This record gives sequence, structure tokens and C-alpha cells, in this order.
Amino acid sequence: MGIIRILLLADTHLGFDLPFRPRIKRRRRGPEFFANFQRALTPALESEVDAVVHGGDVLYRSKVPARLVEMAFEPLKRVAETGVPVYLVPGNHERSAIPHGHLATHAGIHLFDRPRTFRLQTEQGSLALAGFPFVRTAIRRGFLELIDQTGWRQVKADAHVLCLHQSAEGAAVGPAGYTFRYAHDVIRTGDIPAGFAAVLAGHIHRFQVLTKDLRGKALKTPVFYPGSIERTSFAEKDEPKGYITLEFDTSATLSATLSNWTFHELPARPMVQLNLHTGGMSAAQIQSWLQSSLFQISQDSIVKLKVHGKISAQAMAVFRAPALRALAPETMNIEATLVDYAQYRNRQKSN
Ligand SMILES: [Mn+2]
Repeated sequence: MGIIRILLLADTHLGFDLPFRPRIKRRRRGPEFFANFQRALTPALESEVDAVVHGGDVLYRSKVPARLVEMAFEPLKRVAETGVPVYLVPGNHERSAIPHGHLATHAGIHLFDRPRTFRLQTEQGSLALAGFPFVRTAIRRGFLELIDQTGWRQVKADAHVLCLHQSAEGAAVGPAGYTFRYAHDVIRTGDIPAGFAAVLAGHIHRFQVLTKDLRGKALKTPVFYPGSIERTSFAEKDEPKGYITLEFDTSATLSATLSNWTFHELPARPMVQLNLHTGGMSAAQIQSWLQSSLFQISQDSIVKLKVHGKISAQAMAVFRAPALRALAPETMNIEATLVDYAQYRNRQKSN
């Protein structure tokens, strides 16, 4: 007996900022997501792992053109072609099922289209992978029932893992570290049956491994979130992006079968927020402030410009999308939010 290696990735959000008929010419973020998808799958293509688990949200939304589904599944099919099976949890962006599902079909791609358990047999031993598609409401109440429905207890294997696309209590997101706790759509980690060596999960975009419950008690089963493969919003601004490889020891003498895991970081675009207080600035002054601010940051940045204070009609022209794009290097993405202007307008409307 020996080691079974699993590559876990999730929340690839393919199709994000990738219009097939773009109306304007600017740098698109879509190719970055595809590039990281390829990078993440490289160990699988080079047969360094025994299987791939995708924790869900392959696509960025549920209504997508068929061509995008083809593009997204092409790399997964290539992995499957090499003899490395792929196990996929439909996420919320798949509406718990793959759109244009026939384009995703391959004998080596196994879909958790309902609660079920797949069995992976390798020369090194066997692994049972139980899972179910994303459940929008009341997962907290139905969790144990769903796990039972996978039939995992009836599948004999050296180790069992649970694959899902849900929030678990203790998972943290956002710059302030908002933590999921008691909501109906949050899994209670103490409910995870001890028979699982690991939970492999998608949905939470920040990479993290949960090892304790909310009271600080050690979990019998760690919960792995590899996170998204690229930053999908400013809430992920400072987070490293990547995927996880896990090793399961199939030696019969061990009761704990997860022996090792590694987070592999992927390149991610820098995100920068600029704060501009316009107080008394002319359009020309704003323009030169912007130019020098943009000059000082990575030319590869995704920029959010937050504008505070009153804005004159002339200054407003500087913040229009085409004007901002003209001002910034072509390698940047830039967007402005007019903080007080929006408030002022809302006040006008409500009056
Ligand atoms: Mn997602």
C-alpha cells in the first residue's frame, strides 16, 4: 500500500469578463482565469496526481453560451484522457447542474449530479469520494441526511473523502474576515462524520483549512477550501490564490489517512484601491493626480478608484469609463466609484 494523491481546485469562474462579442476594447480578465485553470491542472496532465476534484463553480454563472462550456471542459477532458479521473461538484453558478451538460460529458469526468459515492482504485489503494450538488437552503438541517444518501458507508475503501460546495461554520471571507456561523445555509462542522479523512470543498473564495469548530475544539475531519483560482472581487484583494494537493496514506496500520497537503500558489493580478478626495480640485488637477498615482503602482493592477466629495461637471468627464481607460496604461483595469455623488443622487431621488 502507499499514497493516493488528489489535486483539489474550485471556483474557477470561467467566463468571468470574457465576452464573445465585446463592444469595447480593453484588457479582459477572462484569459487570466483560463491561464490559471491550465496552471492548476498541470500536475494532473503530468500524471503527478491520481485524481482531480473540482469543488464547483467551474463557470462564472449559470446562463452561459454552449461555447464557453466547451472551452471550460476541454482542459478537464484532457486530464481525463490521460487516465486521471475528474470528480466535479456542481456549484451555485452551475445552478447545481452543468449548463449544456452534454458538452461536459466524458467517461473520465464524474459528476456529483445527486448524492452519490465514486470509488477510485489505484495501485496504491482505494479512495471513496462521496458528494452532492450545491444545496441553496437549509443545508444545516439536511446535511446528515444528504451524506447518508451518498451511500458512502456501503462503499469499502482505504479512505473516504466528502466533496461539496457549501459554506462551513468558521470559514472566513472578506477584508474584515467575516466568519460564517449559525445560518441555515452553513454546515455545522461537528456534524461531519468522523469516517471521512477530509472534506474537499468549494464556494468560499479564500484559501483556508478549517481544523477547529467555533468553540475551538479540534475537528476530526479537516475542511479544505482551495479558494478561487483568481481574484473575482475586491473582497479577495489580498488573498493568495491557488490549489491544493493532498496525500492519503493507504497503509492499513494508520487510522488517520490524510498524511500531507500543500497549497500551491498561482499568479494573481494585484488589486489596488485609490482614494481621491476631490475637495476643490479642478478637472486638470484630478487628471494629473490620477496620472501620477497610476504611475506609482504595478502596471498590471486592477484599480478601484473611490472618489469622495463633490464633483464638478467638468471633473465628472474625467471619471467616465472611456476617459479613465485613456488615462491608465492599457495593461490596467480601472473603474471609478463616486461615493458622495451616488449618495447625493439617491437623496435627490428620495425627496
Ligand atoms: Mn464561487
